[in-house]
Amino acid sequence: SPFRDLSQSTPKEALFDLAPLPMDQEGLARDFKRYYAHTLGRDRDCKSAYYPYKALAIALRDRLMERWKRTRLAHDEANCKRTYYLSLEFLMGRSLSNALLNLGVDDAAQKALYDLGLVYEELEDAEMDAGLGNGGLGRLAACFLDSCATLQLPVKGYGLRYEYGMFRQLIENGRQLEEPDHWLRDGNPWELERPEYTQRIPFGGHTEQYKDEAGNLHRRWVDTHDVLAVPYDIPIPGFKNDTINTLRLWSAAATDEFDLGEFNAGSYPESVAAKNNAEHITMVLYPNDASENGKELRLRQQFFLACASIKDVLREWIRLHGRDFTEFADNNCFQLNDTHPAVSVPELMRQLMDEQHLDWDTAWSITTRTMAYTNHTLLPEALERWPVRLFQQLLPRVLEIIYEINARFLSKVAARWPGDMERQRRMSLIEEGGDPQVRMAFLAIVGSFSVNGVAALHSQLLKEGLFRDWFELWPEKFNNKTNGVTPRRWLAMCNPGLRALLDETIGEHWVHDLKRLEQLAPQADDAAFRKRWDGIKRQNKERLAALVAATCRVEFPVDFMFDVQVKRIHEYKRQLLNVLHVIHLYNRIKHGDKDIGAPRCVLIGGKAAPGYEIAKLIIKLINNVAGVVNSDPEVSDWLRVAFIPDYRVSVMEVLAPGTDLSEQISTAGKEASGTGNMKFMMNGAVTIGTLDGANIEIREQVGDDNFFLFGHTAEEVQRIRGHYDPNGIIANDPALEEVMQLLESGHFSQFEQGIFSPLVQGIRSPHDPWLTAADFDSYRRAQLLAAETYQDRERWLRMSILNTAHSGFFSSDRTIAEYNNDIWRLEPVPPTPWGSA
Ligand code: B1N
Repeated sequence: SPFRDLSQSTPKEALFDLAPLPMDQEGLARDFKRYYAHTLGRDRDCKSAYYPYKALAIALRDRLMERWKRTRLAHDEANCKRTYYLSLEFLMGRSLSNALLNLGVDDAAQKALYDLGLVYEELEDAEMDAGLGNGGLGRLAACFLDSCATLQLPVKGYGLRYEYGMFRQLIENGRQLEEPDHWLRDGNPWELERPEYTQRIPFGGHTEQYKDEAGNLHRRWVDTHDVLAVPYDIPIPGFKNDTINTLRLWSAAATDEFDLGEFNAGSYPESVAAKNNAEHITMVLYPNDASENGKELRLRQQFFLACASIKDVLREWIRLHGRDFTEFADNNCFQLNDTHPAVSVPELMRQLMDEQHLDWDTAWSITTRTMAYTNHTLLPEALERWPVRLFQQLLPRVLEIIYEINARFLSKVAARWPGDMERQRRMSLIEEGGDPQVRMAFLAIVGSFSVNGVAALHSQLLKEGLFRDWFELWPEKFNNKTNGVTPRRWLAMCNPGLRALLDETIGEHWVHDLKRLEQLAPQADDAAFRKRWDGIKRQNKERLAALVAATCRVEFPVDFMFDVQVKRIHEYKRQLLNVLHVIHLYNRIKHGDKDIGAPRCVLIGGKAAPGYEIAKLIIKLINNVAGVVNSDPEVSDWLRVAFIPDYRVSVMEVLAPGTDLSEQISTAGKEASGTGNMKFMMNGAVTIGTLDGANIEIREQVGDDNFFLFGHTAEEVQRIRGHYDPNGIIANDPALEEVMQLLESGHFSQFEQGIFSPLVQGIRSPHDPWLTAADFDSYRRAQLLAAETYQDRERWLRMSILNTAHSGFFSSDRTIAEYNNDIWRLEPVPPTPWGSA
């Protein structure tokens, strides 16, 4: 201990007796200058925006730190129930602007920087995105943390501190190239290492039986190869409420046994390799969105997260309550973000039994009263299954527990449905066969008291399809929680122009009470208000156009309709349908048929999983079509096309405010919810979309007149299966026929004939699961209606205003309030404010 005399608390008291830091312009400027010059040692020659960014970040971190401590203290003193959000992904994006907004010092800081001759946007841009996620699932986790802090709920996020986040996407000759994202290279001012909370994570080894002193038989996991989990904490500020919650990210490190001195000379290279292997666990995020991977390292990551987080929670519980677990389940809840952390179910059992010496029934009662599972997809390729043999090798004790859970569960099934062996086979946690597999979704359901989907349709389809047997057994477990997004980042922060207009028109409270946007609806009929709305949209379109010009070298005129589809590239999301429509427009313009409604700029962006060849080919097609369209002077007065490279959170912050038309065109029944759809709507874009995921609820909220609907319903999609005839559809649709002919003629692949034939074949296949041809005609008509409507400026502005006005339901504050009311049952815990006295 560094303290002189531990028996006297005086020095400690003095150490923590700190005056509140100023939150005004002058105080911020003083700290900023000190950090810039004295801490970072920069002077007037420094050209990099990184150092002023870092100086401001440190000044803000100072202002987070004490409030962070007070929030932890408040949680301890309230002795309150807590929730842990377990996720392999947290797609946080940048933290600077978010911290400024939520601390309520954005104006002061921006004025301070301005007076010092600095350009705030340059500092903002110097921050790397924290890209620790693939897409919707990871960004949802980030929005949820923001809402939990804003609602002052005692919720902690647990995740992995990947050294490399989502890869950087480069486009070369129209094709995607992947580059590693070394986001921590320059350090991360937003994290705090907490080596004192390091945990030991076992892998490998075997299990054995042993007798305790009383002569009782137990099993234990021995001869394991352990890896250390070192936590790094990230502050999660609530909106102007003094609450700072925590995101705890685990980083893998070798244990002392890897200390090279302890190895004899002969095993030196092996020992270095072993140390390296330990540290590989948190090296990189798996870049697959909505598809499983099956690699051993991924299962290691999953167990590493589950084991470290549960140990951390049990350690905290023991610190506050001792080894009495009778009230544990009433005071703790684990929310599993999909099945990725589902190994938490047997792992909590293992720790409670093997490490805390509870019996099976007590441990199982605790587990099934604390675990809750969120499903994010119905796509069969995303349903996780792990080979039993992998479990046996890597996590033998965990596998034993899974077997025991399964045996006890199947006897319940047998009692409920006597003799129904088929049902036992269907519901078994183990899928039998040549290479038996553990079904992670079923493991999550058995171990949880709550199972939820992420939009109304998705939750319904779960009950009718994938989890039908389980719904019959436990209907009370199933519920829906329609996704939401945080209005702090996705409106107040990314759209300062609109924020100012909203503040002036309906007051400032919408930022934490988004239903208040409804008060805007009457303004849609006010011509003067529409004019101001138009002005803001134009400015935002200029910002978008500047980004496109800089990154794609394509000019977007702001009076064109901005038509945007950004999301991961996946066949079910149907970027291909969008391209077919672009080709159709091109074809009409080339035929001198200029009656296509408003001229438009089509922007598409998104990453393809590195092994997903068809998705990569779709990117190539988009770029080739863009090349043909943009270089044709006959066409460019009517149509421009661009593919924006390296789509990520900070890019969406520019795109959402500048978009007119939001493309949400997945095959019905495939997109669980979508969340980009909500960000666009909030910022006044009108949606063209199918009846899929949360689109259905968006349309309900905004009204059918303010939404461009097209396509088959999920039910119709089901019924078409088996007698789908795309070639018949194409032959009977001249517009589509011409599009296919252009594609097949090689018009968009002059120098690489035939490269797009896999795409063409897909569209023409009667087994095309995405029914692209089936929805083309109705998509084309909806697009025409949208472009015609856009030409009626006043009408469009009304629709735009009404979209924002009715987007209140899609605040993640509403979603989290529902999670809390129905699943978590937490009380808000306000900390003692710092500096108000
Ligand atoms: O989760 C989002 C939804 O809005 C989207 O509709 C849904 O597609 C997305 C395996 C996933 N589902 N499954 C994943 C991500 C990574 C991975 O390794 C699956 N992502 C979603 C939020 O609810």
